[in-house]
Amino acid sequence: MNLKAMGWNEYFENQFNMFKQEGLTVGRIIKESRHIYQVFTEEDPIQAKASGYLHYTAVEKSDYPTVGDWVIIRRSEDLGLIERVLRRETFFSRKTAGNETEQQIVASNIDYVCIVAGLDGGRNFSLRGIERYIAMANEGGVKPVIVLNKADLCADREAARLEAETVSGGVPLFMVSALTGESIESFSSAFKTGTTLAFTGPSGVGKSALLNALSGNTIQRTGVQRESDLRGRHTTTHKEMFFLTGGAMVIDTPGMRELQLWGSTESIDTTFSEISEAAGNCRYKNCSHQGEPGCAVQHMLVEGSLDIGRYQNYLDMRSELSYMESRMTEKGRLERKKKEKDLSRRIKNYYREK
Ligand SMILES: Nc1nc2c(ncn2[C@@H]2O[C@H](COP(=O)(O)OP(=O)(O)OP(=O)(O)O)[C@@H](O)[C@H]2O)c(=O)[nH]1
Ligand SMILES: [Mg+2]
Ligand SMILES: [Zn+2]
Repeated sequence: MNLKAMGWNEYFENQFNMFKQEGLTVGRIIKESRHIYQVFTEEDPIQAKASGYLHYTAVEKSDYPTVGDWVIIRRSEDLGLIERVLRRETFFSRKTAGNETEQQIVASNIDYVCIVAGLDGGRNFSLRGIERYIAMANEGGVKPVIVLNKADLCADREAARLEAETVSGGVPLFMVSALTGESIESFSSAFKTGTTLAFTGPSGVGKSALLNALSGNTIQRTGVQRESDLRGRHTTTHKEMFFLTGGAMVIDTPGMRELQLWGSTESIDTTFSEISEAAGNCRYKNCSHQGEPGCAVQHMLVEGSLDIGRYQNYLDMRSELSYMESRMTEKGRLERKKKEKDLSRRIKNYYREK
């Protein structure tokens, strides 16, 4: 397959130059299962695993390849070896589930994160949730797009659109139905050849159904919903990249129970730009917007120009991220301490051996 059609550009070309002479191949990861990666190259699809070098140099989980990555491969008789992961141009990530403070790259080198919501009256259309996804898209340098699916089940579409627009910050918004095919055409024609989209959002909103509608084929299995709470059943279990006939690529991902934030508080400021702008007018520079006199953000609340739910989400997300930042600093401190200990032990051994 033509590399350009797979999203290849100068950013990656520059990184690949030094490996070209060595006779190594470049390819893009479309799928991973049990540490075996499916890679599309210019010639043929190949299977590969991480090389010894990659294992040796990887420090964090995020140093390992993921779907969407461009990788350098050494071909061999059976499994190819992934020697390097080219620097990611963009990514969509979250904090790994559980107590670990580690970044999990959901998908990389994507142009758009499609935040899919379901207009079926369940919990699948959450403004607070959309705000979280937008912040994470901003964090990884990806453009967010809001997709309101299941329009066929929505009684008042205009109300739903207006509601979504209160948090969209002007990003593109599509209202579609994967079931009836409504507006699927205009959605698909908005993305040209070589662009990569990642579908994300809770389980059951219709991410895989949307992919099928776009491709005009059943390429992904779709699930049934539990009637009791209209929640999905986690039908998709692995992320995978698909090529649409129109020329764009879609990475379908499993629905997440919760999107735990990863990154810096800066992405929050971009997402809640009206709040960060107002914050410039607060009386105190370090205003926390939680009761200080002369607070411009609280003034917006009183005035009614800022929704209380949005304000609360802003505070929550900010504190979630600053807690994470402090955990990272602590983690960094412990790692440095461990390295110093290792070093002094090595020096001691060195003198002992002499
Ligand atoms: N009425 C209606 N149902 C839809 C639409 N899109 C999807 N569905 C149904 O919603 C259910 C869930 O769809 P999936 O595509 O499996 O949802 P998903 O987001 O991929 O879920 P996970 O893979 O679990 O993350 C299925 O029963 C679909 O048939 C739609 O536009 N209208
Ligand atoms: Mg799915
Ligand atoms: Zn303030």
